[in-house]
Amino acid sequence: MNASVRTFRGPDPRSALDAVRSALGEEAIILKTREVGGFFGKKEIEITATGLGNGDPDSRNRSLDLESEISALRRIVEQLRAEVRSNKAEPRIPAGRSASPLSPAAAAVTRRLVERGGEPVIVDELVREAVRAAAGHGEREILESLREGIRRRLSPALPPWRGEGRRVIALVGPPGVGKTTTIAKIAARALLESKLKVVLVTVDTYRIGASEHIGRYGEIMGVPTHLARDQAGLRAAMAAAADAQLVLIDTAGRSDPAALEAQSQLLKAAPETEQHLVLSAATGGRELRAAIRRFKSRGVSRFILTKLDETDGPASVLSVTTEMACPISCVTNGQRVPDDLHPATSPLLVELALGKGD
Ligand SMILES: Nc1nc2c(ncn2[C@@H]2O[C@H](COP(=O)(O)OP(=O)(O)OP(=O)(O)O)[C@@H](O)[C@H]2O)c(=O)[nH]1
Ligand SMILES: [Mg+2]
Repeated sequence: MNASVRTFRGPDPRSALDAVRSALGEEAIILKTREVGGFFGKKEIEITATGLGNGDPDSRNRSLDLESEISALRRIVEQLRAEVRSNKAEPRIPAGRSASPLSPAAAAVTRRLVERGGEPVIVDELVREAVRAAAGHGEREILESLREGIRRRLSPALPPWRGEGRRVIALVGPPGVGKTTTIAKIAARALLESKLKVVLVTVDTYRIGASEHIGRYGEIMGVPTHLARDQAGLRAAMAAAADAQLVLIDTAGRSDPAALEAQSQLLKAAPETEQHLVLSAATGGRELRAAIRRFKSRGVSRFILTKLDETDGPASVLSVTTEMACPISCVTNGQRVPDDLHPATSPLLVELALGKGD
């Protein structure tokens, strides 16, 4: 989801800040401050700010709390005072955590990413990094440097349907993100484009109709499908798929730790398995990070981003990079099998975060 950017006014910096804090909470990030004409020609302070949300149980946000927020707010107040004193209310971004305010060009880039769904705290970090590495101070140079930073963080990996040699790939992830549909897309692409010998396996004995679901796809594509209920079943399926070039394992979408643990144990019966974590891009940044935290210790080595067609805040994908550094193997942008499946390329990933153009 997009973090909302809002403006607040007050007769003086303190009241404007109080308005920001009571609406957006202590974790608000100030994007811009300026002096504007208020009622009866009286000057007012206008603050543009965005919220980080409240009550996030997640430790990253917790670590930003209290002392850093208080000192950030103190800096904001001092800066506003200085601006009002010098009667020069230039746009500034007194950042949540960092000592130095952002330049107007960097603030513009920050706004752009936040408006595209980037989590403010992550955007702030990325933009500051970009400013430090930029060849100049203009928006164009900052954007160029930011693109490079995003390319480093969101790196593409070989898509599952390409590559030399045998691959065994399990798609794991939260419920309903598109694991089964993506398996069908990958299988079809592997058959049509790479002419691979494909076998489908499902270990999803949780959802009613799950094995029929994948079995139906297998039938349509003329691909063998095996249901594995336990480790012995998975070993048997892997033996039956010994000559396949691509084995795709569908898993149950579970979020509770005990069920995830049981599934991880089951997958150990197929030790050559690469686990690709499927994440819906239509999920907000914090939810993405929470999902990654549930899966990261379970041997995941790639991400797959689905539902790009459903999101209006695709820059939320930047959040995946802070939780776990892992390349992205493919993306999907619709329900059509196999059309709505694409390799993750650097230009595409940068475009997700920054949008088209410049
Ligand atoms: N809009 C859109 N819908 C998608 C995409 N990928 C999958 N879906 C839809 O998402 C819904 C759930 O897809 P599934 O493939 O069943 O998801 P899953 O992860 O296997 O679900 P569980 O097995 O229940 O955890 C279906 O309606 C799919 O058609 C996508 O890229 N875009
Ligand atoms: Mg499924």
